[in-house]
Amino acid sequence: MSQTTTIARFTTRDADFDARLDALLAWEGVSDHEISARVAEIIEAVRRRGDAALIEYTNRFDRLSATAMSELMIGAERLEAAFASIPAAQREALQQAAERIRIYHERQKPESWQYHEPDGTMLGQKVSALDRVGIYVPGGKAAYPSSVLMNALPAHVAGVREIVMVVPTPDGVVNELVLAAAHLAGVDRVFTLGGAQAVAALAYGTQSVPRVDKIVGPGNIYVATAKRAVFGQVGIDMIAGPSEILVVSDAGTDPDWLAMDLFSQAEHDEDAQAILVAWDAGHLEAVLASIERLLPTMEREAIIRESLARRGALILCDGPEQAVELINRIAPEHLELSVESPREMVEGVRHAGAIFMGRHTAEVLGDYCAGPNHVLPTSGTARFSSPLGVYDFQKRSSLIQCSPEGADTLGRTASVLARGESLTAHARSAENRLKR
Ligand code: HSO
Ligand code: ZN
Repeated sequence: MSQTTTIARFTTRDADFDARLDALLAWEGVSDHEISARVAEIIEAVRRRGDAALIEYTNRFDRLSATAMSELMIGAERLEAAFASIPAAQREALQQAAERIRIYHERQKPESWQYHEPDGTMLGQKVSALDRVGIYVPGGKAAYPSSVLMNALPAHVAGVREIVMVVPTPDGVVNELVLAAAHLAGVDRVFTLGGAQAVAALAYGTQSVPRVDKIVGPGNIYVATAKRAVFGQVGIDMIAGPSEILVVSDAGTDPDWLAMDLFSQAEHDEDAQAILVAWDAGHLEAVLASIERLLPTMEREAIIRESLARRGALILCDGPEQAVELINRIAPEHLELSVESPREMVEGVRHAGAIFMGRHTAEVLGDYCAGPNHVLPTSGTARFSSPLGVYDFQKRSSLIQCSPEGADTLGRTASVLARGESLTAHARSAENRLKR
């Protein structure tokens, strides 16, 4: 193999393979003490001084000169106007994406259920939506209208009563596409706030910003640190790391397609991760050649280069079974199975955020419009967590209704257990309802 610095190459037969793979996957969304301390200070100020602190921080960090919160609010009419103002092609594409995402998420709606026991006692589970949710949308280079759809639509489908969005507008620059997407996705109102101060306002409420029950959406290190800090006061979604793609190829897919699929996630961030696994050495070399030829043609060449150099890899393995072992070990956010029989392979896959099956299924279709959510577990957390969905905006209550007979049978059991715990009021409460 000719050596290159574009992207690391190794084989599962290398003596140091395990160590190299572990080093490649190591990622900690660390937040140092200094950031935590500054975030804690901001949260405290917003809790204590509400709107006044919000205006001060926003003016300072986003270089604005607001004097009242009304200048940092965007209502439903302005969202609608943004939607009307964008080019027709973008409006239609957003609409199509929103419709497909909505239909997919409708399928996720869980049902409440009940059952009756022979003595008439009823047991069940009631599903309810959260009352109010806050969606954080980053400003600047990471402001993705598609992410507005992916975060807000499941909340809307879940039946959340009010969806509040926060998005910073550095130097007063508003992203019309983001506002248009908010309109489509059922966002009720928007505050042009960002950073830890926006998270604090959503978590505790201020004179103008309503307190929400859960905060979702990606953000920078300050936002992530603030979300962790307010967790418990409100619910939060997962803390997302940089984007990742793992492509598995059986050598039947055009190497240029595969190179671009790797680039598609690498272009998000210098810390994004793009890995290709294949068992045909010649094919791996062909993909490398495509990468090197196509890289100079990319608008985000610098970011892609950095991401491939830092965290990318082309891995040669022994065959499909070993590829599946690697998939489960990596637990990637996105898995692209660019193989002839993806259905066979998918059976062995246990850990992946989203699985794209077959040569024609580019991962990017999932980023925008296939229907499933693009907010996915990163950094190996697919081992224990799932894509953002309707279920993240709902919760469950247990239902119990005893018949007189049920109160008698259950009461006897409860009384014995309560006396075993020396809790006499418990025991007597149950005994009051025994049939004498
Ligand atoms: N791939 C990102 C989502 C996204 N891509 C938004 C383009 N726009 C999530 O990992
Ligand atoms: Zn993407």
